[in-house]
Amino acid sequence: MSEQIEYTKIFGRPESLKETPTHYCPGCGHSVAHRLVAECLDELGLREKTIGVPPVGCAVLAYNYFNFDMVEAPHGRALAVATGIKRVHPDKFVLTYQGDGDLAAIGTAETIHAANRGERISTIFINNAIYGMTGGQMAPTTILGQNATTAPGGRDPRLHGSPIDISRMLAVSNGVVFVERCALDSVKEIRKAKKAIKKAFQCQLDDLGFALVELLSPCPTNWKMTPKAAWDWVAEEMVKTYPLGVIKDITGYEDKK
Ligand SMILES: Cc1ncc(C[n+]2csc(CCOP(=O)(O)OP(=O)(O)O)c2C)c(N)n1
Ligand code: SF4
Repeated sequence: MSEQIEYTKIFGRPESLKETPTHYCPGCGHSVAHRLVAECLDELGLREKTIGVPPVGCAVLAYNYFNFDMVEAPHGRALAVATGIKRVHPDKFVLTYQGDGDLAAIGTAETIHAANRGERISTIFINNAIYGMTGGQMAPTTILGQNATTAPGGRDPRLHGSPIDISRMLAVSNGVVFVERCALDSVKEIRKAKKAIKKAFQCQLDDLGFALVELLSPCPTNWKMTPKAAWDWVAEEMVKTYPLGVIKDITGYEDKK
């Protein structure tokens, strides 16, 4: 007689993600970041009240993958659009999801002012140190010596300026309550990133101020590396310019270990 085995589902697709295969390259951090955002929204029961603003860049199609309402913004203007949404609908949960070209280059002004105003918005900042979608041009976050199509000999501080640490810049604003930098290169760091995203979301729920999580994210395609080499490059090289950890935390939350 065959024995009946009972199965318990312990892992599945978050409700906040649609069942759509993504267009992201193998090894890209965007897909992992999407999953983390979706898990946090599900766990906090926020999916139905969330309005997201995606970037212009490789994640421009995020609305195809996220299972909540999204409003597209022109390049760099996500935080301006999100400000309008949040002020008209203070009861909604509003997040922006932005690359470095979006948040730290063309959108610098919108980013700095929204953060300084302490808008009750949660921002996920994907820092892959390059313009991914348009073929690998230098970003403000490109690290010294890193090759880009517009810096073929590597980024040179005298010619191109030094990398901008946007998270540390924003942290000095009074409106900013929480900034943490995490990485998407290993299970351990990805788990830390999820905790940080959830905490940033909590800041908005508790009406504290602006919160941002920066995620160091591999772009194997434009770095011209295999996925494994790109993950190693995040862990070994990128973190030297962008050290991981909490940059600002005036939330008063007690961290659960
Ligand atoms: C006003 C405007 N200028 C330039 C572009 C072209 N453009 C589209 S995506 C992109 C770079 C995106 O890079 P990033 O924000 O770092 O995102 P990634 O693709 O790396 O995720 C640029 C310059 C545009 N769409 N709109
Ligand atoms: S080009 Fe880079 S950022 Fe864009 S999907 Fe591919 S790996 Fe990701």
